Order: sequence, then C-alpha cells, then structure tokens
Amino acid sequence: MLIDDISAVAQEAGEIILSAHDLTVKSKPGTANFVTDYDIRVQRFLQEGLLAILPDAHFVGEENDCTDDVFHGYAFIVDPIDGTTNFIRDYRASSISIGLSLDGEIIMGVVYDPYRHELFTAEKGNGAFLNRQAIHVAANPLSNSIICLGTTSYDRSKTDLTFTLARRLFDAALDLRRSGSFALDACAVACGRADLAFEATLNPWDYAAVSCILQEAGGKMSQLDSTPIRLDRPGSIVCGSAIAYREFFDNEFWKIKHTPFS
Ligand code: 2AM
Ligand code: CA
Repeated sequence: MLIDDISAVAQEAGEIILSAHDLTVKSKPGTANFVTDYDIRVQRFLQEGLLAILPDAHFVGEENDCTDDVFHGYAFIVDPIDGTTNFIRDYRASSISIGLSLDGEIIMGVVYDPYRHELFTAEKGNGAFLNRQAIHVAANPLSNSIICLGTTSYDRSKTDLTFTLARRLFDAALDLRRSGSFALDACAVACGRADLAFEATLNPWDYAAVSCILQEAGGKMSQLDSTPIRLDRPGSIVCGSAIAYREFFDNEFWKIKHTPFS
C-alpha cells in the first residue's frame, strides 16, 4: 500500500538522523533559522525514495526552496527534519514530516520520530495511527488542557502576539509545553498527550502531514483567525482536540486586543 511504502522511506530516513555526527551548520535568513548538511541529505533521500513510489508527483521540500505546483495531481510536501535547532543541539525532539496532496487536498500524512521510534500515519477517511494502533484526540476541557506553543523564534515581530496568547491560554489551561517541532506537537494532540498547539507563523511543510493525521484523529486545524490552512504559503496555525479547539474560538483567545497586533 502507498502509505506503507511512504512510511518505509520515512523510517529509513530516520536512520540517517540517528547516525548523524560532525554536523555542518549554516544560518538561513532571520534569527534562529538554521540548516545542516543532514537536513539536505535527508531531503535528498526522501525526494529520491518518494518519487520512486509516485514518479509523477510534484515535490515541495523545505531545503530546496522548491515551490512546485501543489494544486494539480499528486504533490509531496516534505520537511526532512522538523526541529532543526533541537537536532543541532541533540535535544532529541525532531521528526520527518511527509504530506501527500492530490489536487490541492492533503490525502495522506506520515510523521516519524526516530528517537522514540514513533510512526504517525493517516489516510483521508481511514483514521489515524501511531505505530499502526488507532489514535484519537483527548476530550479535556481547556481548563484541564496541555497546550503546546511554538515561539516563531525566526521572526521576532511575532513575539508579543505569541506571548500574549500564551499568557491568556496559560491562565485558562493546565500548563504549556514547547518542544521545538510543530509536527511532534500536533501529533501529541492527535494521540491525546496534549490538547492544543499553536504557532504564529509556519510553512506548509511544517503542517501539511499533521493536518491529515490530526483531522483523522478527530481534531481540528486552521489558521489563528479560523481561516483554512494554506498549502502554498506560510500562515499561522492552531490545532486541537475538537473540544479545546472550540473553546479556543468561543473565547476569542486569538483576538489579541490592546496590543499593536489586534
Ligand atoms: P524546522 O525545525 O523545520 O525549521 C519551531 O518553532 C517550529 O517552527 C518548528 O516546527 C520549525 O521547523 C519551525 N520553523 C523554524 N524556522 C522556521 C521558519 N523560518 N519559518 C517557518 N517555520 C519555521
Ligand atoms: Ca525543517
């Protein structure tokens, strides 16, 4: 099956991450924005492996600035290492993220965490799985929720927005977490380890795969103003269990008033 073939490529790529040593690190535009020779190596491996499975598919990956057509036919939308800063520091919270779209709609998502040997998979209409066991979002109210945030450290113009929102949510919820890999945060929500995740700006390869996994696990995902996610440009993201996500919008947490970002 297609999803098994894609999963096998992701797991093989995980071995490259686990075998990494003597990294070469380069800065990308913005602050706290890095790429290593392994990001590029893993992406090359994925591109070759995935296009061997679906030769006619378009391919969008973080590390080749590729803006291929995601609206016609099949397209892989891939982050070879989500959580590059963690990878550089050997913090061991990074993942491989592979979304597959058909005519602009994500139909499959695979996220592999090589450190925990955890494989999250979903096919549209067929449910979501962690290591082939069905998963589902939790049912906690916001007051009992764990909330994952991304700090958009690469764009400091988003810092006030991020921390104002974080403070509001912290006051309303149980606690906050910051992993450094949005794909892992969203997978934590999908399998009920956390309840809500947000970040002020992400790229399609950060959320394409998990959008399918989360939806198939019974969760919801959109931009912070509740408009649909985009596959062709960056955007803000919030995702959660159906309950936490509804409370997030019912309480208008995202409307940051009395700040320059309202
Ligand atoms: P990355 O590690 O693949 O770059 C952490 O806050 C999250 O933001 C991670 O998922 C990280 O993905 C992502 N991220 C890091 N730099 C980014 C950038 N310049 N634009 C959008 N997302 C980024
Ligand atoms: Ca990346």
